[in-house]
Amino acid sequence: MINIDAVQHVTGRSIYLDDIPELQGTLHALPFDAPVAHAKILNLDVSKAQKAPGVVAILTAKDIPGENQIGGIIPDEPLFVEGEIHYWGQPIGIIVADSEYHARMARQLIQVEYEELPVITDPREAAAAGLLITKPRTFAMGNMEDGWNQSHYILQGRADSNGQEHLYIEGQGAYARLKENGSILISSSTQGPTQVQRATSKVLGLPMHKIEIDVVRLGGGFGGKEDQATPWAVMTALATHRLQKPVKMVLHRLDDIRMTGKRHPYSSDYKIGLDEELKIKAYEVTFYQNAGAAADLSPAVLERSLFHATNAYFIPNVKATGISCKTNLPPNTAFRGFGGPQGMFVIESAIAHAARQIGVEAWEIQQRNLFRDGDHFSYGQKVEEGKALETWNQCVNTYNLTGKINERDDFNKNNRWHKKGLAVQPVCFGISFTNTMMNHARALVHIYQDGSIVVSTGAVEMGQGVNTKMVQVVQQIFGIPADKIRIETTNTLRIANTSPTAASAGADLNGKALELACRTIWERMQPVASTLLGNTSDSVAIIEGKLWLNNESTQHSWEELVNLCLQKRISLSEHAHYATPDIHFDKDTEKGHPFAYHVYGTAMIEVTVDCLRGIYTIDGVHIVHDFGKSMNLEVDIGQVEGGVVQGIGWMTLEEVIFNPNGRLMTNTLSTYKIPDIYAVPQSIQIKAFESEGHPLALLKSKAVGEPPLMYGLGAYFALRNAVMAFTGMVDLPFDAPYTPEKVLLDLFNRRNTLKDKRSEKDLSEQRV
Ligand code: MTE
Ligand code: LUZ
Ligand code: MOS
Repeated sequence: MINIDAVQHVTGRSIYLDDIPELQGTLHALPFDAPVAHAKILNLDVSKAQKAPGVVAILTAKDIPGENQIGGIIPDEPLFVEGEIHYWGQPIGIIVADSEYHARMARQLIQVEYEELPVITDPREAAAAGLLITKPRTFAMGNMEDGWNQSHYILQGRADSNGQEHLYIEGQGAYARLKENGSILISSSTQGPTQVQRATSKVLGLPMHKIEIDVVRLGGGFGGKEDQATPWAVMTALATHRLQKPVKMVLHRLDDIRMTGKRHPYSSDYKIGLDEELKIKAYEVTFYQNAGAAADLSPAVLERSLFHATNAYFIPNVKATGISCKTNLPPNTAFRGFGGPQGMFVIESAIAHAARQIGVEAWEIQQRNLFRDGDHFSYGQKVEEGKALETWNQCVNTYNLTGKINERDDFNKNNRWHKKGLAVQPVCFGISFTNTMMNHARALVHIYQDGSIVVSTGAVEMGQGVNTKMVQVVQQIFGIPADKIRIETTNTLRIANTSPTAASAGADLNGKALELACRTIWERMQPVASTLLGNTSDSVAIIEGKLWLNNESTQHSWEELVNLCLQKRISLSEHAHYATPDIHFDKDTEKGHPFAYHVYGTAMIEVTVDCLRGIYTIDGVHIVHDFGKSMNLEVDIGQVEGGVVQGIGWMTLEEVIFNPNGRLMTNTLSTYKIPDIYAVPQSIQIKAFESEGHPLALLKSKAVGEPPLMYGLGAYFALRNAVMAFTGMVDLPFDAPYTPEKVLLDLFNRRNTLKDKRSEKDLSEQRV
């Protein structure tokens, strides 16, 4: 089935937040934010702005009736600055005006007097100063001493990966309006309707039943709207509550990029030990996570880095420590992969480092250490399906790694100014929220008199195709045409206490709940169907809206059956709950069985570097991916392609730069480069790995949203290999992204120039 939204998307008829018709009298809100990264506010003067044309109100912390607090995991984040500014772009208040234009004009008239405080943007500096978000955590297995003793090669080093701007096409936004008795309806572009509802309730001091959140669909979320869609929705609700008027806010791209958090940059130290057979015997890693100025989802993101610290490799002796560091940057947040990519980048760097030193190719080390059935993860879960090695073997055989190596060698021998690089990138990603209690969902199904069906679940459609999969689930059970099934908006009145649509688990959790709801209704309908077909005890099925008996079509229709059920006063509605069975995790011992299952796959990546100009092409990405039994290969392949390109962007082009004063320098698309049609791989080949699927996956179709992003890591290492082919055996720092700028400087061993340039004082005065 093609994505049910495809036609309306390409004809511009899909409804996003900003397309919701505005009620008469709707006001427009605009945040005003901190112009420095760390300071004490001495005086805030809004009097001029207050008098500007069209301005209705200016609201700040003192206008909040409830608590000035929106922190999700830790209550450490005010909605509006109170006293002290903690990052550049931190909201101080909102201007509410009769138009967005008037609000924007008034914003220029706001004056903030402040006393600057020292700014920390580097996580290691923050850690040294004792500025931590939470207590560090360590995952450990085996005995490190033994591991080092068994090692013939021991290497250590440092690996840095940078942040990433989500750049969802639709910016953050919300639209609040009053209902009866002071209730408020908020349309929000959020992945987490319940998060928005809870925070609004807290800030307004109203019970949650007075706050209704409705989500039509998102123009992309990628994790950036898991927690960070909340403040904007709360702000509009606050204005609606205070002014008793409908209030809307849609962030301008520049405001959005400046004020919202991104993927967490990590700076990490590693030590790796291998024996003479290239078996990794010990691995120790410390992650310094740059959390920004508040916790947001950082502890959960860091936890996933620990879970994925050894990627797809079995290492008997492991010690992984995560330190979440508080800096004066916008609070960083969920981003596709959720700490997994950052964790995996370090082990892959350690392996690349070892390979270079030992004088072998990285894939010789990678291949020897892949998980096998019966191995254990450091967190105690048993490896139940050793697909790491199987997908690897299929990848290198199908796409002929040996042939590609020969091609590369010939090319590099015959070309002085262009070099090819190759890398193989296995991925193993755990499916479930790492916080066990979040793994649940609900679905509500109504069958109407005419046989049409409406479905609500907790899942938010953000382009990943979850609604299409929901239609397929209903079809699978009732056997009726897709046009009889409608997926409604995600709404907290219909589905309560949801987990955000995240962790790649949206389809699994909500789909399983939907499956339960449909099956329960079908159990009530089935006896009626038997009656309709003459009290038969034979098997009844519905195919394309017709009742079938013993594999033969009858004259009776789905509509007839629905009618008969209603005549017999049988309920054709159901609300079902699903919670992933058998998962658990003990945070004291850091052991358990946190994931329903794992997704595996292997990619091979080829690049060519122009060694005079530093520019490069990603020639090919060749993937074998474990979809389980894909329920929609079109949608799933779209997810793999999008994930890979987003991962390659993170590793190659996209560079988030803050100056030493904590000001974002890459705040536009002219300075922040994402892969465009020219930068994407020349070819992406995706082969579905044949597997049984997993019983905890929706219709045995495995979760697919995040895992493919990590294939993009291979682009970094392939580029590095190409650069080394040009420069000889010089060791380069592990410092992603590998932008053309850095590639060029590495080609001529001039990397230090870049560091000097970046720290120049005048950069901080530059205005973009
Ligand atoms: N695909 C599109 N087109 N847009 C998105 O915002 N988000 C990704 C992934 N794929 C995203 C996407 C992220 S971060 C997650 S967690 C999953 O989709 C969420 O959807 P799922 O749980 O239904 O897979
Ligand atoms: N969000 C979350 C996530 O709250 N917990 C998770 O484990 C997770 N994993 C991936 C993406 N988002
Ligand atoms: Mo995805 S980072 O779980 O929203």
